[in-house]
Amino acid sequence: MEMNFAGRVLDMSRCHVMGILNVTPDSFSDGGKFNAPDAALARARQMVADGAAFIDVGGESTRPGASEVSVQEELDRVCPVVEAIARELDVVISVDTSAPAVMTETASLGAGLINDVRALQRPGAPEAAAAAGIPVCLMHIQGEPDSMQDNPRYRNVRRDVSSFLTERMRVVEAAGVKPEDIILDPGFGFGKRVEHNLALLASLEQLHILGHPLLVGMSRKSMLGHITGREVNERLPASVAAATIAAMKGASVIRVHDVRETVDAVSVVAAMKEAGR
Ligand code: 7PM
Repeated sequence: MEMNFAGRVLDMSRCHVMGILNVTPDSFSDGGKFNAPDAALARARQMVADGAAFIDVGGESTRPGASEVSVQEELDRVCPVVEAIARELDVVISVDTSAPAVMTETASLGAGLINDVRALQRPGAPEAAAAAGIPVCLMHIQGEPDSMQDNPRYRNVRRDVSSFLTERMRVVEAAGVKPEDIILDPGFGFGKRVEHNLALLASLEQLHILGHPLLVGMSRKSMLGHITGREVNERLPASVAAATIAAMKGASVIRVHDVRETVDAVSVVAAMKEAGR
């Protein structure tokens, strides 16, 4: 079960860690210290040293209520960072974007994965991804980032997420994205209440039935705050526990802020799975 990310081949039957690299001015409480490409590159270097197989570069804040950013602004934030990482580091560059122009431009600069929280629903996105010729992650979302947490409702969250992803696969494959280039993601926190997130985590194996590698992101998310009563900066142990569960349930990629700690947890799961084979 191998996937080719712009020349870097990974065995997706194993679990890999994706480090989050935000390049938005509001990403850091210090007022955007890591926006400069140099600082972003330094952070990326550390995450690769800590064992990240992917770096997820994001220039548009998906925070609920966040203001939308122009495509030009997003290109200005993301492109220098993608270029610098591609030049220096041995890692798959994932770009967290919904904008077709950003997909096209970053793929030409060496990005290896398109990570679109809107599952390529913007006009032109499926075609841009197909032309870029790199894998895509299709994530489930109910609504739009600014309003998705207002009143999330499902008839059956597992079935609804699964049908949404099946429909998105149909659309992007029709546009020319190859089936072997598709990763799926249940979209923890994207238009979901705690009980929806937990139902999806409990039944993560069910999404595997669709036959694609899975990516999950639960790092520091509010579901973990609800469970533990902890503020966002105190959610590392809960985040590592969530990552461990996802790894045990067969996730191929775990998207996190804290790479070193998560790599250790994933290594323990991998060692156990190896011994059990
Ligand atoms: C505000 C709301 C800030 C949500 C940040 C977030 C995922 C992702 C994000 C995920 C994939 C966060 C999220 N989450 N991409 N991008 N899967 N594929 O907490 O779960 O990091 S942004």
